[in-house]
Formats: sequence, C-alpha cells, structure tokens
Amino acid sequence: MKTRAAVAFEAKKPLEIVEVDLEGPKAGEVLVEIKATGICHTDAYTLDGLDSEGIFPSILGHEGAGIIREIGVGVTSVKAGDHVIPLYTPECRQCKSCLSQKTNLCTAIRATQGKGVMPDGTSRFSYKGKPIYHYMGCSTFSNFTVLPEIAVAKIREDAPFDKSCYIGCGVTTGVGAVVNTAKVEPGSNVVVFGLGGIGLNVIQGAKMAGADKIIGVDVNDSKEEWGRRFGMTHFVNPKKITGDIVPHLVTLTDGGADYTFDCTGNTTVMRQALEACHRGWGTSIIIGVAEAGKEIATRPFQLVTGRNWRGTAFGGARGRTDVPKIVDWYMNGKIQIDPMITHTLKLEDINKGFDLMHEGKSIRSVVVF
Ligand code: NAD
Ligand code: AHE
Ligand code: ZN
Repeated sequence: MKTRAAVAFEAKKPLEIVEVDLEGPKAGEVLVEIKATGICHTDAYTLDGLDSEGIFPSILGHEGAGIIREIGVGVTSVKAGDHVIPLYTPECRQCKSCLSQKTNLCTAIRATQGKGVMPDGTSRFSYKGKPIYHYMGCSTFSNFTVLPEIAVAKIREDAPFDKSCYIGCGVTTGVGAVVNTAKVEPGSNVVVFGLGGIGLNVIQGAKMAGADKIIGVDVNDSKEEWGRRFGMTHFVNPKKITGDIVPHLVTLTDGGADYTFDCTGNTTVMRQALEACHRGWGTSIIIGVAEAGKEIATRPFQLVTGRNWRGTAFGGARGRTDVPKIVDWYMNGKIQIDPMITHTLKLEDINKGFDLMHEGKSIRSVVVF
C-alpha cells in the first residue's frame, strides 16, 4: 500500500512529506493506522545527527497512537480495530530481561530495532524502490506503519488519540521515572533539571507521589510558570544566580535532594544533578539522552559518600502492562496531558514542530493525521 509520511532523507535536513510504499504485516506483525504522534526531543536529536544509532533515510517518530487495521499470521493478542500505542520498548514477556522482572528493557527485538529493520531483518517501507528505515521500531511520522505484535499496547477506545499519543513516550517516561525507577516517597525533596516535555511530567509525577519540595531548574525563564502549573514549588534559573548551581540547590534542600532527575541530555547538567543529591542516600536519575561521544564524570567520592547514579528508559514502564494503566490515570484525571500539548499540527507542518521545540516555545507539538 501507499502511505503519507514525513521522511528524514538526511541528517540536519527538514523532513520531506512524500508517499512511500508500505508492505503489509508479516507473521507476528500488525499494520497500524497512526492517528496522532507527538514530537519528542529524541526525534530532534536523531534528525540533528547526534544519535550514534541514527540511520537515514528513515521515518522518525516514536510517540504515537492509532488503530490496528490488519494483523499478520499468528497474531493473537490484538485484532483489527483495536486502539493501540506503539512501544519503542516492547514487552515480549519471554526474554531473559522480561522474565527477570528487574527491568523493562525487553531484548527480544532490540538488535534489529537499532538497525532500523523489522525482526526478520528487512524494512517494510520503501521509496522509489529503495528501502526507508524504521525508527525505534515505531516510525510514527507515517500515517500507516508496521510493528511487531509485542510492540503495541492495547488501550481503551474512549481515549483521544491526539492526547494519548504523548503516553507513547513523554508522559510515561517522566511519570514512570518517578514512580517506577526512583520510587519517590511522600515528603521527599526533588530537583528536576530541564522543564520540557519530559521534565514537566517528572514534576507531575513527583507531586502525585507526595514530594515536599519540587525544585525546577531551567535556563529558560518562561518554564517557571509551566513548572508551577504541575506542582513545582521552587524555580532556579542557573544563569540568574550568583555562584554555582550545586551549592545553591544543596542549601535549598537542607543538605541535598533525595532525588534529582536530568531531563536535559546535557552531561554537565547530569554531573550537577548527581552532586546536588544528599550525602548518604540521594539518587540521581538520568533521563536525558546525550549526544554521541559525550561522557559523564564526577569524583568517585560522590558515590563513596552514598550518592547513587541511575538511568531510566521509557520510565521503567513495561509497555503492554503499564501503558493501558497510564491511559486510565489520564482518563480518570489522576494525571494531566491536555495543557502540555501546546501545538497541534498537520503532517505538512511537522518541521514547524521541530522549530518550536528548538526555540523553547512548545512543550509538546502533536501531529494529527
Ligand atoms: P525539551 O526540548 O522539551 O526540554 C528540554 C528542556 O531542558 C528545555 O526546557 C530546555 O530549556 C532545558 N534545558 C536545556 N539545557 C539546559 C541546561 N543546561 N540547564 C537547564 N535546563 C536546560 O525536551 P524533552 O522532550 O523534554 O526531552 C528531554 C530529554 O529527555 C532529551 O534529551 C530526550 O532525548 C530525553 N528523553 C529520554 C527518554 C528516556 O526514555 N530516557 C525519553 C524521552 C526523552
Ligand atoms: N540510540 C541512542 C540512545 C537513545 C536512547 O537512549 N533512547 C531511549 C529512549 S529515548 C525516547 O525518547 C531508550 O529507550 N534507550 C534504551 C534503548 O534500548 O534504546 C544511542 O546512544 O545509541
Ligand atoms: Zn521520546
């Protein structure tokens, strides 16, 4: 079949809207009509050529929601007509990682996913006879896409696609980092670095968990109002204080934070986030994705004296199990999504969504098909 898609033909070039060819689902795969997709900073990072796994030409996008239109041979867990959220972290429930119950990082299809192909080693997308690669196993910047059955979460049918798509990455990552990875306890002091599409969800997760001080840090002053809207109690712009941010935060938290979260992808900020943790027990969670080649550093003494450095992908969520529950949280009003969707765009205007992100003018842009 033919489908309209925004194709990343080359790094650092705008996406091009073209009609691509899409092969139907093979065994164990499903065809999904994408109804809406968010634009996450990770898409921009890959498009900007900063992802060591970035492959071109490819169809980016990993924060979608849609409807199953066709199933391949042997598919049993979903059927045509089901509403689903594609999962860049699948859940096979059979691999060593899934069975361990210690991680959400299912390994069933990770190797082929990282190479931009389906589990059989080939792409379903092509343009003018040449393959176009998949991205993060999702490629939600296409009106239709093919996914392995283990990489879709079936969700309730009354959830609006233009909001629930955000659960495909940003919401689950931010809220999940708090509840699944950090397991923030009531009364904790929390510092969130970077108040964008992820950081604001960390803030709403921390508020939900009953955190006491929720301190937001951002170089963009316009983010203060955004943070306060979701439960932030203090705001710090590191450019506007005298002296170093770390002692400033340590003083503000009476010795250091119980939990800090990096939602910037900046390795200098990651170090600050670790060092702003309380001696003896503070835990810093890295969410941000750093540019290829970047490394983190600190004095080992920071860890010797009891600070913990951890990371999280997709908020530690097991997609097929946890995503439907997060959709319920949204539908029941336990978490907010609507105000964070600052821009709704047509596919033709998708590059505008990237511009708004880089200019710091959006929280989330969503493309509706
Ligand atoms: P975003 O662009 O919406 O937000 C980033 C925010 O960080 C902005 O408000 C920006 O002003 C702020 N910022 C930038 N540099 C800063 C600095 N030096 N100090 C303080 N604040 C700074 O991006 P997003 O969509 O929220 O994504 C945030 C990061 O999380 C990205 O690196 C993205 O790739 C990553 N991410 C990771 C996962 C995961 O599973 N680990 C999932 C989604 C996104
Ligand atoms: N490909 C990059 C790493 C990118 C990365 O860390 N991705 C996160 C999700 S970001 C969503 O917006 C992730 O899930 N990581 C775990 C995994 O298995 O990819 C690189 O550095 O090579
Ligand atoms: Zn993302």
